[in-house]
Parts: sequence; structure tokens; C-alpha cells
Amino acid sequence: MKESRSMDLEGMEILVLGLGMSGRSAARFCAERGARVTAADEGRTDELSAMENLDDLGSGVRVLCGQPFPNPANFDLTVPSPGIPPHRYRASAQRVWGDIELAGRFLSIPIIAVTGTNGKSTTVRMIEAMLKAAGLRAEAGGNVGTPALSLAGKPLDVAVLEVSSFQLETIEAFRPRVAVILNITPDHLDRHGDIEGYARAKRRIFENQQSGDAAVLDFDNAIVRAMAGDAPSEVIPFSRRGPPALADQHRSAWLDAGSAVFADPKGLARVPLDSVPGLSSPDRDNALAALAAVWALGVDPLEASEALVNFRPLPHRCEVVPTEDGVTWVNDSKATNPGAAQRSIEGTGGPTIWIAGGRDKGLSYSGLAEVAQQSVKTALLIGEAAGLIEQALDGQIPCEREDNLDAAVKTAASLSGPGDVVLLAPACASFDQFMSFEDRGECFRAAVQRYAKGNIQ
Ligand code: UMA
Repeated sequence: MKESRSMDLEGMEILVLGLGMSGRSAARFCAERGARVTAADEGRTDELSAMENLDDLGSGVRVLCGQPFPNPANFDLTVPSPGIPPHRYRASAQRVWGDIELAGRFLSIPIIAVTGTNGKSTTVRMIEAMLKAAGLRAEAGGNVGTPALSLAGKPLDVAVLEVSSFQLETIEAFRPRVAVILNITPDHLDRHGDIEGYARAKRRIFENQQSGDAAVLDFDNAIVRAMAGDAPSEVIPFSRRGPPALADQHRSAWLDAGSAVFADPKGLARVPLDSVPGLSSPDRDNALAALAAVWALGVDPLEASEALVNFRPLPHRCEVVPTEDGVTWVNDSKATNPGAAQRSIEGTGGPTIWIAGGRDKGLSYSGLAEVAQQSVKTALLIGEAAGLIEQALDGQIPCEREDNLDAAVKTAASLSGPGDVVLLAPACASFDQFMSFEDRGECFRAAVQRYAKGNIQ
């Protein structure tokens, strides 16, 4: 693969902040291109080395651990990791590029970039699979867990990047050929201050686009819909509720009676989705967005949809835990904010016992009561935020407090019967009782295996 817009890094003094996944990859990438790299992390060397030998970063990288960050003013370029807030470097740094900006400059292939609050990783994986089904060499990276720079130099036709609001804060010229914004609901407000600040960061995904590019926008979400006028590219709206209204638009996509519909000036194309086995309601929405994204790139959506037949939900995202008790046990541990939990509850489609709670992120739970009333018969609440959620449900849903997730699953097993759904959709972070959302999801799975009635293991 040819590298382009690749501002020469040779001889530059570069400061990489943070030595997690993103920082390691950035440090290695810059050093391999002849930069003099200082890579700093406030964590302890022994803890960082437990993940990977820091010497492996190469001789061009000077590593500083367990001490305050050096002054960014002394470097030509600062490459911060996404988890490091801008106030730590912005005022003094000469120039700031995150790893997404670097990847954008060094990848000479079209990029499909996806942001939004919930469903990003699934949508990115679907797009990757759809592009492959259409015969293109595609690979996913970014917030999905593989640093974006690891795609540089690979023989690819398209890069599919999940980009978080944190990563979008440190772009400068990043210009995806297709920018996708899924739903925006409150999250990460501790970092962005308020929902406006969070949405501003998300909107940056299309700020450098030009007329030949496309912005694929969720028109069911008022915040995203309001951004349409700001996009310098072709806006392709999508909606779950029918044809999205947008003056002068040429292309749009929507769900209609179990199919995804794609409209352009030449006519309509329908792609059946109801025949895809095991596609949850949130994943049907993600599939619509993913199909619209590949369509924006010129891929036939019908051909792309073949990838959905083999698509399996990512772990801890509306993942059904198999049992033999007739109850549908759903692990949506990744629902770490109220918006995600809401989507999850809306998708259950049956009488539901809902397990929620964890570490409060300072977000409002008020929207959950109305949605829960449609299908939730009991809410089992755990963790630090249990009281806040109970308060928000305001007596409209019967609530029980449980000491921990294991106890909640045990109670759910005793309350549920065939035809019921037991849904873990916490609406909260996991860190009060678990290492991560993955850890919480594993614990849920294990407890289901332990307590589900008639479950033979
Ligand atoms: N560190 C400091 N000082 C600080 C903060 C962090 O020195 O003030 C150091 C830590 O000691 C640690 C390193 O920085 O060694 C961690 O950096 P990081 O938090 O940016 O994490 P990475 O391992 O580089 O992972 C990042 C993304 N993490 C975050 O955005 C918090 C990963 O997204 C992403 O997959 C990865 O880059 C590859 O692109 C994770 C995430 O939680 C999954 N994302 C958020 C989300 O999805 O909601 C946005």
C-alpha cells in the first residue's frame, strides 16, 4: 500500500502520551519512520511491562514511566492517547495529532469512519464483513480495539475505523471518504462537560470532508439530524421509522416491513433483513447503518447483506446465553450508559426481568422509566447506582435491590419462566464491582450457567 499526505516524520521530536494500546502503536509507528520519540506514561514501569516489554518499542523510542509528563512545548508534535484529556497538553503543545490523524495521513485508501454513542463496534465489524463479501480487502481498526495505525502498510482496499469522541478531539485533517454517525445520547460527560461538547467532538468526523464524500447520518436521533446542515459532503440519512425527510437529498435508507430500503434518483432497492437469523433489534439498526455506509462507497447493498448471514453478535452486546429453560438470557453488559440500556430494553420484545446498575456516570436515567413500562415486569438493581435508578423508575416498575450480579441472576432465575427474557443492560459503568464490562459479562454468563433452571452443564 502506498503512503500519502505522509508528512515526513523523519527527524521530528515527537512526544507520545500514554503507553496503552494506542500509545505503543503510535510510538512504534513514528520511530519506524525516523522520528525521535519520547513515550511517557504516568503508570509504573513494572505494570506497563507486564503487558508488553517496553524495549520492544524499538531503539528510537525513549520511554519515561511513573513520572509527570514532559513539557509538550519541547516537542514538534504531541501524540496523546485517547484516554488523556486535552487540558493536559493542549495549551503548551506545538502541534497535536492523535493516532487517528496519523492513520488518516498515512493510509492512502478510502476510509469509512464510524462514530456514535452505541453500536459503533458492531457496525464497524458488519461493514468490514460486508466489504469482504463484496470482494474488497477491508480491515477494521481504531476504538474497536486494534489501533488504527496497525492498518498502515497492509495490502487493503478500504480501512474501516471506529472513532470515539476522545479520538476525534485530536484530529486536524482527518477526512474519511464515508463518515457514519449513529445515535448520540449522553455519555462521557465528565470528559466533554455536557452533551453539546460531546456532540461537537462527534461532529468533527465530517469537518474535513469534501463534496465527493458522504456523511451517513441517523435521522431518528435529533442531535445527529441537526448536524446535517453542517456537513460539507453528501448527506445520506437513514431511519428505522420510514423514509427520512431531508430536502434535496438524493440518497437515503430506511427500514420497512423487515427490509432495508435504499433510495436514489434511479429508484428503490430492497434488502430483506427479517430472514437473517438471530439479528437482535439493535443489530438490525446497526445493519441498516452498515449497509448504508457500504452503499455510500458504491457497494451493492444486496451483495453486502450476504455477510449478515454469518454475522454473530460481538461478546457482551445483546448476546444470548444458551440455556434449556425456555428463558432468553441476554448479556448486554456493554450497555454502559442509559441510551444503550434503553435501546436494549426496546429490543427485547417480551416480558422482561431487567438487571441494571453499577457505577454511576453522572447521566440521567429518566428516559428509562417510560421504555421499561412497555416490557419490564421487574427491575433487579445492583451496584452504586441502584438507588438512583430506583428513584428514576419512580415506582412505575417493581424494583428489587440485589447485593451483586450473581445474586441478581439467581433471583431472575426464580422469577422467570418460558417465554420470558432476562436482560443484563446495566446503563452504568462496571468499575464498582468489576474490572471491565467484559468481566461483568463473563460473570453474568457464569451465573446464568449456574442458576438457569434445567440447564445441563
Ligand atoms: N495514562 C496516563 N495518564 C493519564 C491517563 C492515562 O499516563 O492521565 C496512561 C495509562 O497509564 C495507560 C495509558 O495511558 O497506560 C492508557 O491510554 P488510554 O486510556 O488512551 O487507552 P489505550 O490502551 O491506548 O486504548 C485506547 C482506547 N481507550 C480509551 O479511549 C480510554 C481504546 O478504547 C481503544 O480500543 C484503543 O485506544 C485502540 O484505539 C477503549 C474505550 O474504552 C475500548 N473507549 C471508549 C469507549 O468505547 O467508550 C472511548
